[in-house]
Order: sequence, then structure tokens, then C-alpha cells
Amino acid sequence: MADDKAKEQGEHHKSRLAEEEPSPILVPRRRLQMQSRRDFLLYGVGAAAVAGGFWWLLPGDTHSRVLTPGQAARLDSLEARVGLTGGRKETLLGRTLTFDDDVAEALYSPNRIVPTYAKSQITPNLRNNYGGGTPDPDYIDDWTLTLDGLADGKQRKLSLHDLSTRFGHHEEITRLVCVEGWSAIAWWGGLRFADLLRAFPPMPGARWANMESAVNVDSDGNSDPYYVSIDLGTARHPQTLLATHQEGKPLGVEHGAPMRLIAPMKLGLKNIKALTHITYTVKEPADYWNERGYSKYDGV
Ligand SMILES: Nc1nc2c(c(=O)[nH]1)N[C@H]1C(S)=C(S)[C@@H](COP(=O)(O)O)O[C@H]1N2
Ligand SMILES: [Mo]
Repeated sequence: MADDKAKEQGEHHKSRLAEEEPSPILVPRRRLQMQSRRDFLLYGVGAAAVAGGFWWLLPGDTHSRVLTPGQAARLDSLEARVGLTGGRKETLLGRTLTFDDDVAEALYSPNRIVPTYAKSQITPNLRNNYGGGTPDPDYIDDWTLTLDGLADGKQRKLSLHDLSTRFGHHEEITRLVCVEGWSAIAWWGGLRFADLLRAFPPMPGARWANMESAVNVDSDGNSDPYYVSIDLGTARHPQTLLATHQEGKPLGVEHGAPMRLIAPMKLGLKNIKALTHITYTVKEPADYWNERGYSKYDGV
């Protein structure tokens, strides 16, 4: 099912490329890059942004030929949101502050499968990229995962034992991409976020999972909770794990023991370590790095 979808996306991608042979594609691309708040992030979503930028220069009926109905609908609503119609489309490109995030999100397919790798391709010595300091491992023994924003209105606290006995274990070898300019292939194991969502459904209307690490510390060792959010489509993605293992062993403190998010279709900064709380929300929550000037969509 997911494979078919990926194949279908591939076909669409091909036909889109075929239509994009003409040179005008370069114009919106440069414009998008100039107007981006962070050119280097656009590099990651470049293909989507280029497709999105070129998109508005095509006659309307092309929409239904190169995109899936879902993508076309999301683009239509995006056009409506930023007030783009007919001849004004080109001149208005990029005027919206969150333009790159919006285009990336509109073109995002929740079923796109990211590449996986062989064990021989694993990057040795995965970097510990705690932005502040690595927390004192004392927290691990009493760790629980707290869930809020659930359909039954109750708060749930789950132990590592609850989580690892109740849900199936999945492994994947994927690439972790850091916005600072490095990436690494790493081997993870854990439960699927989708399985947790099925067992403890979010409240009606919820679209986001806000995740927090209450044990995160700054470079002086003082408490500095880390928080990021992902949309529930990304949370339900089959490659999105609540990882408990790395290299076949329980996670070490430096990589987020006892549980971290692995969402390989998102930048490393979304892959929160030492996860302690998940809250489902209707409105998009704030992100630690987004509040400090980075993007919030953060696709790779
Ligand atoms: N709690 C917490 N999670 C975090 C971070 C952090 O500073 N604190 N850094 C993020 C960033 S920027 C990256 S690139 C990845 C790195 O994962 P690693 O340290 O396992 O290589 O963790 C992410 N998760
Ligand atoms: Mo990162």
C-alpha cells in the first residue's frame, strides 16, 4: 500500500519533471531562495519549493494532471490562503513570511518513504548533538512518558515496560540530517508512533503532537526543556518511531535514553531525545528552534 503510494509519487514526480524542462523554472527558484528566511533550509525542501514556485506559472488545468487529487486540493487551499489568483500569482510569490514552510507542507506526502540503508553503511560513532549539555542519567530509572490531549480527556503515564511490552518492535536504518550541515546513517529500534496513536487516540480535531523533553539541560547543566512538534500525519508515518534502541542495544543517555523520536523525513532537530511528554493539540504548538529563528516544517 505504502509502496504503491511511493511508486505513484515517483510517477507524478517524473511527469512533473517532464513538464518542467523549460527554463522559466530558474526564475522562481532564485526568487524563492532570495526571499527565504534561511536559504540553507530551502536546499532541503528545494525540490518541493521549486515545484511549488513553478506551479503557479502553469495553466490551472495542469494541476490535475501532475499532482494527486490530495496534493491539488492542498495547493488550492494554500493558494486561497495566501490570496494568489491568475496573473497576480507570479508577482506575489514569496511575499508570505512562511512561504517556504507552506509550500513544503502543501506538497508533502505523508506516505513518502525515505531511503533505508544496509548495516555496512552505518556511520561509525554517531555524534551526540545535545545543544546544551547531556543530561545526568539519573532521570532514566524513574522515567515515564506522559500523554495529554487524549480523546478520553485523561492523562496517561506509561512506563518503558508498558510501552515495550504492549507494542511491536520495529527496526530501521535511516539517515539523520542535522541542519548544522552533517548527517549520519544510524540503526534504530522501537515502537511505531502510529501504534501508540491507535492505542491512545488524540482528542477530536487534534492535528499536532507536541513533544517535550523535561530533562533537557543547557550548557551550564540547568533545566532547559526542549520541545518540538510534528503534525499527526508525520507521527503516523510508518518510518516514525519512538525509538528505544540504537545498534540493537537500549539507547544510551547521549542519544536520548530511554526513548526518543526518530522521524527520518524531518531534520534532526525534530528528532527529540529523552522524550518525556506528548500533548496532542488542535493548534500548531511552538518549537524550541523555531522560536530561536529556524524553520518549523523541517522536512529533509
Ligand atoms: N532533548 C533534545 N533532543 C534533541 C536535541 C537536543 O538538544 N535536546 N538536539 C537535536 C538535534 S539538533 C539533532 S541533529 C539530533 C541529534 O541526535 P544525536 O545526538 O542522537 O546524534 O537530536 C535532536 N534532539
Ligand atoms: Mo541538529
